[in-house]
Amino acid sequence: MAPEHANPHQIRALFSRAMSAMYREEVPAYGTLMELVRDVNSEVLSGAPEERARLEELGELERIDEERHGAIRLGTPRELFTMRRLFAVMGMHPVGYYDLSVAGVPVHSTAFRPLEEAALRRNPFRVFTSLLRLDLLDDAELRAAAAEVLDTREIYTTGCLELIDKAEADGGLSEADAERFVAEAVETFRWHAEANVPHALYQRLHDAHRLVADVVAFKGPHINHLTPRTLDIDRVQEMMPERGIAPKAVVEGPPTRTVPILLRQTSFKALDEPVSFPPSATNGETAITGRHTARFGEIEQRGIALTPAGQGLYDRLLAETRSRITPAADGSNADAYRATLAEVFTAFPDDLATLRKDGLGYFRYSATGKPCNDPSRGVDALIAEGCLRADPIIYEDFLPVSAAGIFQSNLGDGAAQAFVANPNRARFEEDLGAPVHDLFHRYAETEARSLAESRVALSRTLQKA
Ligand code: OOG
Ligand code: NI
Repeated sequence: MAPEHANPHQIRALFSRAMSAMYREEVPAYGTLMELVRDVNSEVLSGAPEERARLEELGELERIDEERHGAIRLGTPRELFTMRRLFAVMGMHPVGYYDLSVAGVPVHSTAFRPLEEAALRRNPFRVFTSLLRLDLLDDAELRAAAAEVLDTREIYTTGCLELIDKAEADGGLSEADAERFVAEAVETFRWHAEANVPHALYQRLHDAHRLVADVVAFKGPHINHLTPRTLDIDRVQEMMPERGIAPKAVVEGPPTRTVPILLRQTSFKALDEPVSFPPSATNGETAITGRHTARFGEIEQRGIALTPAGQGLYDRLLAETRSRITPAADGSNADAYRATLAEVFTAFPDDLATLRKDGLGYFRYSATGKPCNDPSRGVDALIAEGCLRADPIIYEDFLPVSAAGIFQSNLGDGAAQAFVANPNRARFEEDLGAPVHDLFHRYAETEARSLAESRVALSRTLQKA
């Protein structure tokens, strides 16, 4: 980045604010959810001065209510390839590969996000990005019809494509170009109330899978939700009905715990919206107004990132819970699901010391400033002596089973459908035009670096003493 260029993190901040403003205007219920989140966050903070001070020190307080992520669904490899280039302009890169076919959703996904901690702190906005997998549909004729529609649509404005080229050629954008770029880029994610296909084709796509209709029948990948951070997800879930919004049946992810792990998410159910369908050019079908559900609002609460061992334990316990009880979309067994989840997860240690000693979570180490006798000793001894401290590293990624739960609850009840698990990371990366960053690698690296730096700092205190 040359000095005359806008900082990519600044462009991302502009972009996430523009998306938020657009979405609040398009989906008023989302504005209501934002207000509720703000109210609950300030209630939590006024009752917890220590947490407030900690967040203030981290510089997180002023951005506490801002969006953490959004989600889109793309139709073709070409769209995905360009989306990677678009997000790179804003310092967002693909991290992780998520196969959602396991959970009956015909897509595979990645998350475009800032990589470094400092960048996440500047602005944490991420976009969960899915690519439709027409290859998972049985009906060959429908597959061909869908591919034809997708191949002829252009989801990017000419101005946006030009500015991506320019950013790549020059290694960045000027401030003025950055503003234009954000204005052009949000156009791709805008809602279009006019479908791209006649109603009969929409219906066939919809019958194959609601998600297929959501991707193929529209002019572009409308943002389907945005997600602010809450400090108390259970409280927001409980209060949504009071504010006139209908929550999904259960909170996805781990149960309520003393030490939060990974990611908990919930959403309000997608709106049923009017859509106008064009007449058919070939069979005399007339234009009609129909309906479509796709857009909703979500909230998230994050906890400590888990090591592969910790993630393995989480996956096993979640699978065990779900083998005992599957949450019903209508919420009829929500209490029983919550109780079973809590009971099964008693097997997951719930204090930081054990999580660390058992190698289940990632930690950031720092020297406390107290001189110590021998900095080369083991971590446990240094912590016991009070010269080293360990703080949890927060999970910044997503969870495939939770993502599937969010998809399902917003595609309408009963949309679940079985596909055979069928990951195809190589194909995804080929379409993307780049490998995805490994999910665990970054946390492990942060932990290792913090420990090495702490040992250096400790040996300095030793020399001074
Ligand atoms: C994406 C669902 C995944 C999350 O928070 O896990 C997601 C979608 O519905 O397109 O956003
Ligand atoms: Ni989401």
